[in-house]
Amino acid sequence: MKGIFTALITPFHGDGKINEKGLRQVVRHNIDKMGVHGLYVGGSTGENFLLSKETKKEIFSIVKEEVGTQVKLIAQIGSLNIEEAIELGKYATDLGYDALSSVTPYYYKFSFNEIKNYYLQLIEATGNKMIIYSIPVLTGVNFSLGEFDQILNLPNVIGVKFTDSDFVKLERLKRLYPEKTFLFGFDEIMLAGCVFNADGAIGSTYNVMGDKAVAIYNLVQEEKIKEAMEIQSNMNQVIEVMIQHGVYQSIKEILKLKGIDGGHMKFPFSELSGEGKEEVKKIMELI
Ligand code: NGF
Repeated sequence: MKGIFTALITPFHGDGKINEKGLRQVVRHNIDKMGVHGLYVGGSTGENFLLSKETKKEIFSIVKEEVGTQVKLIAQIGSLNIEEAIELGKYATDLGYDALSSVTPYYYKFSFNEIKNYYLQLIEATGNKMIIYSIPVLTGVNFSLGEFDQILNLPNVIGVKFTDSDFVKLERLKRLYPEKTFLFGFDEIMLAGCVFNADGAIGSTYNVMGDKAVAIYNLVQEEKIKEAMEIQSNMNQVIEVMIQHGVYQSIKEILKLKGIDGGHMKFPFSELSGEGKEEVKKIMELI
């Protein structure tokens, strides 16, 4: 569980149903052209939190069928509804997903013990490896070092998807838990994450710039930080435009311009604006 994992987008039809052909194309593009080491399925990028349980299962199944054992697969199964999370976890485990990941329960201000018990139940019921999905900026759940310590000691917890810019925390955690996997979640600073000893990264923009992320990852292993910074800086020119016009919308547009059916957004997300399309066209030469 090291290296670059694409947080997979989900192509939808205009009516909100899964665009299976597009999804298969996106998976192939990630493996064959981007050369990423794995896929993170059902994350924020996949618009997962807008989907029904049945649709989530459909995505897990299509992706596994397309991937086989070519790259590592992580299924994000987190849901406020623990029964749903367990059912999805068992489903993905039976399909052969290499690990599960679950976002920290959000919306209600759960106590740390409630969150810990949530993971305990999930782990006991599914029996698969678990990667904690920590994304304080979206969930408001920001574990202290001591809380991470308790969470990382739960059985089957193999690591953290660390979507945070607290590099001190990342460095301390990796130092305390060298055997655990820390996958960094902000693409625009992934080089810094890898320098601070992350084991790799999970990100949305790797759907279209995974090759660049893999190059950065490899350069860090070779301690060629200046060369890696050059690539990061180029990526950030693209990410800047994406953030301005909608990251997921821009990724789908870039895929479309590359001849891959990235499909539509799931309501209530809106599609990319006309201005966004123009701006994305201008940065295609950087991708
Ligand atoms: O989309 C977000 C929201 N973050 C993603 C990534 O951390 C989410 C990140 O790639 C993810 O992996 C998932 O799908 O669960 C950003 O889109 C990127 O850094 C641009 O800001 O924070």
